[in-house]
Amino acid sequence: MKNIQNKGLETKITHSGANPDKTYGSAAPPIYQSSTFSFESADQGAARFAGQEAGYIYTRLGNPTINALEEAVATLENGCGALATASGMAAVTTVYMAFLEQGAHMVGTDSVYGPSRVVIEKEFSRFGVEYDFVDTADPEIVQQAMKPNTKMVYIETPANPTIKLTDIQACADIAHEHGAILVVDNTFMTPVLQRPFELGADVIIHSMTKALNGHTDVVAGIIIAKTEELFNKIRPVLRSMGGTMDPHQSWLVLRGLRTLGMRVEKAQENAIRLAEFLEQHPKVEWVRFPGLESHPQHDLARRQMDGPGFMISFGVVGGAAAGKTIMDNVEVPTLAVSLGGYESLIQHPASMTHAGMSKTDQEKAGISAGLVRLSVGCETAEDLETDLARCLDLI
Ligand code: LCS
Repeated sequence: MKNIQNKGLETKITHSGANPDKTYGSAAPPIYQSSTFSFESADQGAARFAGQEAGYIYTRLGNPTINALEEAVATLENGCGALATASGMAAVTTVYMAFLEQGAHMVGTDSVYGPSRVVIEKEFSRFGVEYDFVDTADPEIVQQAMKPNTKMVYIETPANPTIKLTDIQACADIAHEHGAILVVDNTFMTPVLQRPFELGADVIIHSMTKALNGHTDVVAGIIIAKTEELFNKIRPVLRSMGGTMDPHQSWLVLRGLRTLGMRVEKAQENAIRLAEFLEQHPKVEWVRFPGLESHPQHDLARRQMDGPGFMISFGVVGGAAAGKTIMDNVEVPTLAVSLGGYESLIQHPASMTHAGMSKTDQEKAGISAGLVRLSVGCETAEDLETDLARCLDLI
């Protein structure tokens, strides 16, 4: 195995998790598409189950192709271990299950990805989990929401889809003062642009359906733990709840991951240009993008992120109806949910990704009817700008 621990991020993206194949020396990782692994003897099987001998047993418990991806992402986030999951939501719910028990309380960002909130409100509440989803952009509000039984602070920054930022370091300090852990959903930033462990976070999750895979062809998630102790709390929960990743899915994500740096860089460059274009356009009422000086937390963006990313939210003159005209007429971006792919995607959170939230909760969280979300991809920047300009002329 190459020693890349002290190398640059691009080198890590290129080589992490790439263990040479001992049988034939294949440079690409082999896909161990097997549900189970044979033992040389009954004693060996017993020793593996007892944890006395290293080796694979059954793919829900571990698999070399899945482990290669886990090792790669753990290296990029600088964590002590990672657990790949069947979807981003499997990562979210596994972390909830590992740290929230009956009577426990969690504090979360009010405008997280809709289902990350709704699953607490509708499902975990049935088992006696208590919650407050608040505006975590203000650390004072987080402080006030903490209770003696708060076990977890769960944040998304930038938040989906408001692009509000949360101060990771401030939230880590508040969580730790109260004996709680800080979980950060780092999907919008990727380890290329934001490294929450350096700012005090305890657990990171990603929907790898997004930029980590980046090719709009796989649904996947991952959990990264900062310490062995946290890792050992999460692993048994994932193993028994069964939200495990499939080996072929792992191979595809690892393949996509190798170009993460250049994709994020190109998409971000396009996003900067489009955000500036939208901001000066007379038909655009507002734009939220961390790279604009008009973003209310532009200073925090500069402090905690290595770049503004590729996600833009905006509202046009004429509100929701005019927003629909844009979405119905774009020719370069695809009208679809999801984000972080090589291609631009445009969608309407109030009626799509966040439709599971009540109208009142949407309004409180800043998810207005007129908000249009654009995940900027790697197309030719001029084509994206010309296309949006044409659509804006239609309203
Ligand atoms: N976390 C964030 C920040 C997300 O944006 C999503 C999905 C998830 C977790 C869940 O991941 P999944 O299970 O879908 O892999 N976000 C979506 C979105 O904004 N549009 O479509 C899916």
